[in-house]
Amino acid sequence: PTTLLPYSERIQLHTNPTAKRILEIMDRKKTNLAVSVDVTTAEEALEVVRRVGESVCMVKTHCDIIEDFTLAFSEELVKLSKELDFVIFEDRKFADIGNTVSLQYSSGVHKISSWADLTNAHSVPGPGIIKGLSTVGQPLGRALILLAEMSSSGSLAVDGYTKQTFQMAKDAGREFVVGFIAQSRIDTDISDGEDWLILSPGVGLAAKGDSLGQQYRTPKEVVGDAGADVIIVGRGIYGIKGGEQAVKDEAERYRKEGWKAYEERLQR
Ligand code: 5BU
Repeated sequence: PTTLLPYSERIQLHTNPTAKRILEIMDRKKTNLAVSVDVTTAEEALEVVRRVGESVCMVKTHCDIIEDFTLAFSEELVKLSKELDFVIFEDRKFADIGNTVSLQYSSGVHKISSWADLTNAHSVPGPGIIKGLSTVGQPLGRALILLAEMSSSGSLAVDGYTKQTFQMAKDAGREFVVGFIAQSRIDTDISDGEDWLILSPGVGLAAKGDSLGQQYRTPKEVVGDAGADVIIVGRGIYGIKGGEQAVKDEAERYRKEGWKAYEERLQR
């Protein structure tokens, strides 16, 4: 199973440039941490990114929660992603027919495909969603991940839905779809010679969950036991009390925890 290979040896198993870059950054910066920057102004978001940038392989955004979103903001984010060496993941969770998602991806206020290296989609509309997004993203070297499982309690993305999502990605090929949002390795390890990236949200060292259904596990549980590649942490990092240095320190703490769990996994 590719889970037991180092990130560096998995680079060559991908053809998509964004997937390769993610694995290269993880190896170079010794980090499997993605920080989710769920704050509501552009300046706050950029401030968090400047604090955590050195510790992460990925910054995850929800561009539609930023009240003063402009393309100047996304340009600055892209600049920081080059300076501090991370990939931008817009957690858009597309969920419509191919034609509509291709417009939502390329157009509107956000023009997501112009700045986000990676985005994600629900599999519920069927394979047309992948086709629609790939028309826009693939020529730009972007990548897509599918939501195979969610971290929230009572999620319907389980069992057969998860399996069929995996099959949909396999059928689409790995030129554009490079992995999954999931809480486990799903079935990826039994498909020979194919490497898929597993990104897991719902990671926290302090809380067990929130009042709205979120459920947290530790980096050790997520990377070590469940076999995920990237841990996604939001409030656990940007929400820490104690000011800017505390945010920076907390990102480093999660980076170290995530990397330790990965190294232990390789020893098995
Ligand atoms: P938190 O503050 O660490 O709970 O934030 C988690 C982030 O990950 C947040 O932006 C969610 O929208 C996102 N997320 C999630 O929590 N669970 C999921 O299954 C998916 C995304 Br998909």
